[in-house]
Amino acid sequence: MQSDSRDSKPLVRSLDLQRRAEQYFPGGVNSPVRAFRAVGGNPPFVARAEGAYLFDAEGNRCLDLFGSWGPMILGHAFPPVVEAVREAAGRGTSFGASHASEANLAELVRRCFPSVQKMRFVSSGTEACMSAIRLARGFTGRNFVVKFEGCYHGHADALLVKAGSGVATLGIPGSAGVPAETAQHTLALPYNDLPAVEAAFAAHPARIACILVEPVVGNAGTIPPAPGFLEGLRRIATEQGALLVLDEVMTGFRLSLGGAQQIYGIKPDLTTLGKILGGGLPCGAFGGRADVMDRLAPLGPVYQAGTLSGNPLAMAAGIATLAHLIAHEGEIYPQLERTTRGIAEGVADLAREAGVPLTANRVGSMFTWFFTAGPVTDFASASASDTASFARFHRRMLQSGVWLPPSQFEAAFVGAAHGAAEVEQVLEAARAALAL
Ligand code: HOZ
Repeated sequence: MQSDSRDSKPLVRSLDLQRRAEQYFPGGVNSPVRAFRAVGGNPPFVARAEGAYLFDAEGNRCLDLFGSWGPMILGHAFPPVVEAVREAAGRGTSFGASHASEANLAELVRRCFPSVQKMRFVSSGTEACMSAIRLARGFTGRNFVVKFEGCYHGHADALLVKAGSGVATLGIPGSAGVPAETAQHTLALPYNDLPAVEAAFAAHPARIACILVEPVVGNAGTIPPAPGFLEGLRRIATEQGALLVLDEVMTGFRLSLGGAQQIYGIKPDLTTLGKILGGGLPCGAFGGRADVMDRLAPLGPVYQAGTLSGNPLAMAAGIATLAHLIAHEGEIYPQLERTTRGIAEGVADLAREAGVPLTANRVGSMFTWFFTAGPVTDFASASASDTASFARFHRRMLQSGVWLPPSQFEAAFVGAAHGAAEVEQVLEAARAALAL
């Protein structure tokens, strides 16, 4: 890490903090992948963050390539966001009642996502996906849900089936505590496999409520949709009277202002959002067709609620973030594309020179270096990666001050605060780290 020397100071204070945390939290963490079990070594504790950098408890400065797992597209402590949150906090931190900023943020969301005619704010991506499938089931009167292996839609019981993210990282076959009865209506199919989707609908005629999909997978590492895959899902859902639900928690406002649905030209029935939506504060949303959304209570019979939904601080951070992205769309997205290409493809070139089998999958500013010759097109091919080599690479990069997501099965994220200097920093660190 960069303080005075190229290598980091040893994580003595972080280790103390980790031991203390282990007395209070299982594994010392509040979300499993943060424990670094898949890559080994001790997780640095963050003291503060600014722009493209995290500063750990030892005073090391680390280049952040996971961006709080997606939200930090404008960089850490982005001044307009900090100011908006400060101002909002002065007016009260939670009301449990309606206030004008909710519709102000909703207006920006609908401008970016025209398919989202109506929406509801929640506090996380998990809640957004869990609520979206309840709504799809309530609207269609059907029970089955199609999802894809390696896709992760939060930790609701019915969706923890062949899930990616931490479940894949820790090799958990299916979470303990999820009754088989709860998961029996979840059909997990291979991603990018339209015949498997056709076969599922043939096997369960008029019983599938929705197809839920990450339009670009981020939670098995980054996997782009094959040409025609998303179009095929749209066609099948329409033909079969099921809803198409795009989980854009990661891709929304990131791949473009209008997410993956804008770049691939797909109009879903429902969309789930999170991460960037809340500008780094806890916030999610699900929304889409007005006739579907109006089935929610208090207008309809599908129940969903939340004390902190539409929280004023989250609304303020989201408005400041989206307003900035909208105002600077023309500069920010091309810059993200350039910077991320430089990082992802630059390291892939170095790996080729070093004779290290590595596949760089990238869409816009999300990417993954899979330690396999590839191609990586679904969870099975992602799982062929050499996770021990990834772990070694991760530790070496961190030693040189570059903090990657601590799992082969998570996407890396680049933000607008990353520039040419950061591309160089990653390439220099990778040159050393790839001497595997
Ligand atoms: N597995 C989560 C992202 N896909 C990690 C969230 C976190 O640890 O903050």
